[in-house]
Amino acid sequence: MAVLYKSARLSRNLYNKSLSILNEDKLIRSFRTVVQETKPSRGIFKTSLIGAVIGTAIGIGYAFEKINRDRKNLALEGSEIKVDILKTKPPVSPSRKIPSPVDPTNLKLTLFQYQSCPFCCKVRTFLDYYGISYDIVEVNPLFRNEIKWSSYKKVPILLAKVNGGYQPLNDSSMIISVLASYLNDQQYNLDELSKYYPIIAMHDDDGKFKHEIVNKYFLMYQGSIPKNRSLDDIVEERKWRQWADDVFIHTLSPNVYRTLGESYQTFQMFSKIGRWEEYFPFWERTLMMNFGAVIMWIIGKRLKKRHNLNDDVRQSFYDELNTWLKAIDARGGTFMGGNTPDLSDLTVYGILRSIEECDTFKDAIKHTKIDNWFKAMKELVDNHSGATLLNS
Ligand SMILES: N[C@@H](CCC(=O)N[C@@H](CS)C(=O)NCC(=O)O)C(=O)O
Repeated sequence: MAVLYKSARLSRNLYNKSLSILNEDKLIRSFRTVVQETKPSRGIFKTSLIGAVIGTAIGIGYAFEKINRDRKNLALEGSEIKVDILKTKPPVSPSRKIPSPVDPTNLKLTLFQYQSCPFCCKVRTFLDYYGISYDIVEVNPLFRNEIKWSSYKKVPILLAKVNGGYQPLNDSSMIISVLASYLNDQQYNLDELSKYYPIIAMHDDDGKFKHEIVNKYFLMYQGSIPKNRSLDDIVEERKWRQWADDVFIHTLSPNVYRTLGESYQTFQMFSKIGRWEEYFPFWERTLMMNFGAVIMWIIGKRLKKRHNLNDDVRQSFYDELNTWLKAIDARGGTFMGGNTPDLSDLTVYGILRSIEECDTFKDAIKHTKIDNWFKAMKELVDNHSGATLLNS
């Protein structure tokens, strides 16, 4: 009872108080034109001050974080970054399996990838050409939960079953070099071969910290080069693989994200080819498409500047394709490797395959002579033609 009373009294008091407040409010409102004059400027001043304090705090926090990071990176300079064998397979189920009826190896491989990433397409092209079976894990580009187990945060990552566990191989060119060395001479396992490609922490010429993979364009021939290859072939193959990574690949992004329209087209293609509808929920897809298309359109402009492309970015793309075709002509065969593709053919084809459905590629077919070489490559890769070379 007492409680009820107390609360009734409390509510009555509150009611009276609010009435008097309302009356005061009415009074204030009638003088509003005079009283309100000074309020906004005080508000703006206060907001600006708070903004400046927060901004400065964030700036100082970022500067401290950067100093710490730089200090750590400096301490790491020249040291080797170890990639350990995993004792158990990460608990991620494959998105799909790519079985090959002609697989000449017993390799058990899982490729963590984005379907349309040019680096991942390079690796798939190699596996497809040699008819090697593999599983695919499609990685969500926004959250990358599927590669949480890895300290390397890019794709492709190839996880190979080896004695004692699973060996992660990071970086498309290193993956291709390890696999090609293995196919050439299977007396060394993939984990043993991967040791010939140490990862070194270093700063590049622009002072940017990075992990450099030593030897990534070199095959480990263990003392003797194959009978059907000359030293000149090997040097040329290495040179053009590096050109593909250092020059050619950088002409892609500014082209496929050239306009907002093309950027959306590219992301629609990613969604279709990467089967995003199957693997990612609606809201993640919508976020990836819209956020991705706008961000990449903006980044594409910065990449154009960074890699010194023409204002007409298509022209830079055509120029590099013509450089490639001219070099093949100079070597006198259908491919850079002569009558059969070498690793540089597989690399350039893999990169181009990633944008096959984009306007950029369709324009290149009209404005360059890349079509014949591209079709010849497609046929050989789709038919796993490399497998016959391994059996011979
Ligand atoms: N050098 C690496 C480059 C790999 C790379 O940059 N991959 C991109 C995807 S195309 C990536 O994973 N970027 C980080 C991200 O998406 O967060 C390679 O050849 O594999």
